[in-house]
Amino acid sequence: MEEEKQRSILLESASRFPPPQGVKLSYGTSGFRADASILASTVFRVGILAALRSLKTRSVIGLMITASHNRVSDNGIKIADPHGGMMTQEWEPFADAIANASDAEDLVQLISQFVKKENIPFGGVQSAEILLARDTRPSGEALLEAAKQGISAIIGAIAVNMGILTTPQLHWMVRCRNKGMKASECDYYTQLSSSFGCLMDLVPTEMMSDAVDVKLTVDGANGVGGEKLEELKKQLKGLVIEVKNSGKEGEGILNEGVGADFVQKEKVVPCGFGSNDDGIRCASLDGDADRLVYFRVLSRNSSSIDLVDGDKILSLFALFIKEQLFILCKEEKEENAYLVKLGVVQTAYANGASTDYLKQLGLEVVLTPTGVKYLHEKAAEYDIGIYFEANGHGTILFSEHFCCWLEGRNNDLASTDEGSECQKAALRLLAVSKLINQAVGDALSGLLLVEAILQYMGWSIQRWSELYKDLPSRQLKVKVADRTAVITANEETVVVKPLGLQEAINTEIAKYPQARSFIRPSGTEDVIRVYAEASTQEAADSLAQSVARHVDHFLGFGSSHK
Ligand code: NG1
Ligand code: ZN
Repeated sequence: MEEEKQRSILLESASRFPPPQGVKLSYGTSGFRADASILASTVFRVGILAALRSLKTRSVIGLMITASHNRVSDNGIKIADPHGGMMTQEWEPFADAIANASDAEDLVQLISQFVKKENIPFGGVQSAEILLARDTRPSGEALLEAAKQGISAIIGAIAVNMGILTTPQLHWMVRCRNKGMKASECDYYTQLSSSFGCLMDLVPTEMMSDAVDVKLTVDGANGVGGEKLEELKKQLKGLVIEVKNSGKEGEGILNEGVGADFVQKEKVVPCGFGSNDDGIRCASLDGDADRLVYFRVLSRNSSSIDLVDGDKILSLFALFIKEQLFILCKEEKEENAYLVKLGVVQTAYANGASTDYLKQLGLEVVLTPTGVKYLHEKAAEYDIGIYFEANGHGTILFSEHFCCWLEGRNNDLASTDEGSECQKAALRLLAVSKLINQAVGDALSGLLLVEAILQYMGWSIQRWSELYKDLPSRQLKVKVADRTAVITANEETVVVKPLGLQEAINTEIAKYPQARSFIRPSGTEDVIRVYAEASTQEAADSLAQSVARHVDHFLGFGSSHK
């Protein structure tokens, strides 16, 4: 009876959200993304999916409406699972199926089958709770309404509108709610500012020099990050932040000539920055503030920058963590020694020079395919797992087991060796585990950690950038008839299909010393991405161009190789 009622509610509400014609959607590297005008039905359906996920896991689930660094006219939707990470990959095929269901009948049929197969308590026997948020895109409000209607179409499900948030804030809240911890936006700022304060208090006095400028200038991508950073900075001591491109009325368009993706891919200053910023420490966020890159404007009369990308942020973090672990463990008696498993996770987009540098530090470095879900999963296998994409998305994961050990060690030291270097190292690591977002990469928390480490080291941005010299690289996009025709292997470094394309790429690579190149279909845009690296910028550019020509030849609209 209840099931019948549930079916009819679903049928009735789904018929109000007909799907767009002739579009095939897929839950890519970060949920569904498309032009906002065609997304209402998808978002409504993902609302249903989130409610089912909450019923199945008996936990709070998150739903974020954003298209991150993409154009302002795009939008998207992704689900945060109970631990705050991306939705389990096991449910992605179901997400694809319901997003592409041809009509309300078809949709309800798919849902009924899935609910039976997964044994989901359906029809009001259990409650579900979904936290909803969106970025600043104008289409967000209407899409949030569509998501709410999807959630309400499942009996017992409640949508809680958290309003405008950064993606990592929502993921953080979902994680905290499910752990029974404080989870409001205010709690988020308090946790970040107090752990940052703790790290700053532990900066060795001899490092409190003038070498590190207290001022940081941040490009907010005209998105949600600028606004939230203004909020956060009110609680920070020892750091002066100026936010440009904060998204205020009239300041500019979201992600247009601004933001972390633009700065990292184009390697030029974002709008609003110029000769006056020559030499100073600058950072750039993306449209939903889950990516962070740093840069330094190079000269008074050009737009060129010295980019300090995700790989260098990763290297700075790895160096700091390794040093603290060394201080913490060096005096431990051998029989008590706990061998901390520290690991670093990158993708094929990581600059080759960064991987070499990390290996030289003696760190274990592993590669995964592109997409936060893969990196995160791998990093979670370590006591401390540091992951970053070159584009600036990343974080540091601390295992529960390690955190418990660290708490215990700190308590012991507090009673036997209070104020020792060893105890300070324990306190620093504990502060990092609280500062850095454990759910997903978070530009705001990452930024505070960078700032605290630079103070600790007494380093300017230039000194940091000199950790190693990036190999020149180039990224291009090629529009093709069907991007799913490209199949890759070995963490996306080799093309398996179409046949012959990898051989053509190999021939190009062989023409340049120290060169590397690979292609893969984007998970967020309808393009094939080309990456090339070589010993000079000219060589990297020319290699990327020739590989792009092969891609076009094999897969372009007029190609015969499909
Ligand atoms: P796609 O479009 O699949 O390349 C991009 C980034 C990913 C990841 C996602 C999610 C590059 C080359 N790719 O994915 O690393 O961040 O967006 O936003 O930067
Ligand atoms: Zn983003």
